[in-house]
Amino acid sequence: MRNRAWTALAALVGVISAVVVLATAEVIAVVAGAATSPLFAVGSLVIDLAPPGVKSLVIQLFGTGDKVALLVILGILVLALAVLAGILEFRRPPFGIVVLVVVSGIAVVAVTTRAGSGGFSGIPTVIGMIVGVLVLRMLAQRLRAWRETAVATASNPVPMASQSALDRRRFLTAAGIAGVVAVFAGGVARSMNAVAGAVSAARDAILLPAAATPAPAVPAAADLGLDGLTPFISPNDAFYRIDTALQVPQLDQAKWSLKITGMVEQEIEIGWDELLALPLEEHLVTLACVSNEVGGDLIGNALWLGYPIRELLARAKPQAGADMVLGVSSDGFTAGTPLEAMQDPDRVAMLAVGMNGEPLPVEHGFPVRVVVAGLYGYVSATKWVVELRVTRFADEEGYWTPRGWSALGPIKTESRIDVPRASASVSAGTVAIAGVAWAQHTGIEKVEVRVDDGDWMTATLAEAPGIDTWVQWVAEWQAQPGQHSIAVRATDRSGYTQTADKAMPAPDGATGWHTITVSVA
Ligand SMILES: Nc1nc2c(c(=O)[nH]1)N[C@H]1C(S)=C(S)[C@@H](COP(=O)(O)O)O[C@H]1N2
Ligand SMILES: [Mo]
Repeated sequence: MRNRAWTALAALVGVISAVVVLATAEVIAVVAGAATSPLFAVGSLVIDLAPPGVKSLVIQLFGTGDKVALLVILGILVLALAVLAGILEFRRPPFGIVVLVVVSGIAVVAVTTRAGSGGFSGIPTVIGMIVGVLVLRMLAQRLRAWRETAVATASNPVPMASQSALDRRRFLTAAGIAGVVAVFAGGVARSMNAVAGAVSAARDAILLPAAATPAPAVPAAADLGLDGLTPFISPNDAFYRIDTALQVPQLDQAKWSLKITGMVEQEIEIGWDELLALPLEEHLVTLACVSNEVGGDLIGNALWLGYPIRELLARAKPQAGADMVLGVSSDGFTAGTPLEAMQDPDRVAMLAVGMNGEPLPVEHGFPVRVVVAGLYGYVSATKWVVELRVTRFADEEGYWTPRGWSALGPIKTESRIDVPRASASVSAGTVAIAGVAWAQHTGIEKVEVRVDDGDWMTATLAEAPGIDTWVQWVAEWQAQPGQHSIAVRATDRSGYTQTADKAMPAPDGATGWHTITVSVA
């Protein structure tokens, strides 16, 4: 056999050993608890440690597919390391084992540093590593033995040929059994762990109480019903999703509780049943992500059902000097919100349990999340929330603050053109230009559009049921043949008109006028 073939077999040995590590950990996690599986823990660690620039780049490149992209990149990296471990163990033992131990060690750190994980959560990965090392060593030894007798056969066929065939069989049998058992047992265990972690069935069985204070009905005139225009209410399955969670936290609502801690006279704790027994309110609030680029779609509008946080804070009685409420998620994510915003009787700041008439979807924070009108999600909208810590901006920071984002995140007044689509071709004549505009907690006063270097034309605003949602708008344009650029700008009820100055999303939200080009024929 050629040198390259031996190397390929050595690489295969490395891959089999890596699969054995993961499969063993997965099998033990069936008993130890699905949360101890290292599969997603490593990815989560990478997300948390990634420099801010890299993260924004991944979100920019892959959008909501960022998680899948990360898993694929990570998978390729792990595969490359496994190949390296196999080749090293074959050619330069024990360096392959060293690589395997180092990589598994990183996985152990990843599992044990996950929020809410105990000190023993690394055990499945450690056992996986031990079994993986034994398999790697054994397979590399057998492969070397086979190569020795195979090489000897070339110069001395008579005594060596049968020994070589035996060595070959010994290697192939061991590699085959290890590979098949690992893939099969690991696969079964993974699906058991996935099911054990799932709460969707429990969620489906929940019947939320009606709101004591319902939101006013959405006026039919809030939706202009134009083709291609974003609907006023974003359906749950189309609602944008942004979070750092590779594996969506699966919280059992029966075991869920929220603690209000920190600088308060009285720490309090509230469970699911208690929360649902309170007089719940409904509010229409448009949530927006600070990472949204001008013209982007990281924004959505929903009807939220929940309980005002200010009422719970009033029970806990914040102490003088406190100025921040740090929302803490079960997955370790945190968001720092001004205490004032959560106590303000005129601002919606709620612990939400329902979204558009159903329990929160698991990926949008089931069972309970925070929704605050007028603040970007990263400083307010903690999903899977388990603690509200009353503290000071001087003492604590939310997840994104040390990663290059501003500590305060009021939503900037913005507008977007949905119709026509950017770069679309339209026929000459009367063309509807339409989109959405938002200035949550302030309200939109006016939207204007401009074609090429013409005058700003005032658009017609659809009805808006309040100041916390986006509003649709439409303008009529007599389109002449040729290439045209269309820009939009909104003015909010504080009198502020969107600046033309272009700013990137970091550190506190993008600015600039959404501008598209269309060709008219
Ligand atoms: N636990 C947790 N909550 C989170 C986040 C997160 O990463 N983890 N991301 C925040 C950000 S940046 C935004 S924009 C909103 C998005 O909420 P959505 O995914 O329901 O649209 O959730 C916020 N809450
Ligand atoms: Mo966000």
